[in-house]
Amino acid sequence: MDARLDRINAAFDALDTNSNGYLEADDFDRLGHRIVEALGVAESSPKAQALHASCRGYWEGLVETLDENRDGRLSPEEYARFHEPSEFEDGVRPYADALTAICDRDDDGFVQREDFVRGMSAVGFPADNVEALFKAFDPQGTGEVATTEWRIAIEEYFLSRGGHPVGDTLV
Ligand SMILES: [Ca+2]
Ligand SMILES: [Ca+2]
Ligand SMILES: [Ca+2]
Repeated sequence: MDARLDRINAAFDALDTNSNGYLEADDFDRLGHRIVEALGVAESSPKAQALHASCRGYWEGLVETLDENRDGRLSPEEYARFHEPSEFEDGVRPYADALTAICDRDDDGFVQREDFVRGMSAVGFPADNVEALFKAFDPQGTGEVATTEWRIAIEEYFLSRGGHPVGDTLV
């Protein structure tokens, strides 16, 4: 199995929040709720609403592009079939934006270690990998990471592009 396929499978597993082997609309609703709950943010807050909308948009972009047999859900094979992710990049970006925004509580452009770990764990990454990733982003040990850097890394990860610390650290 090549590294790219490993990344695609890892991204699938992270998005399949009820681990039933298919991506469905419910998985993305659950994902949003899990992140909001982990951060302790009110569901009614603008950031939580933006996150939920982005999760829905992300799902809609995926299913529209990749659901070959039109059964309303994505199998691992359907999900892995994409090779030119540009068609649904539009869905990944708002999701990455909303995720990093909700973790940057004071909107100063940086996310504290604790919130980074909460957010990434809620997204579905193992705690050890999340710690390693934080260190990769924060080699000086400042205790925070820039939201822009993290946002780009999230995009790259879910677009399953190689050569980025996220892909290399999380898989
Ligand atoms: Ca599922
Ligand atoms: Ca399908
Ligand atoms: Ca902040």
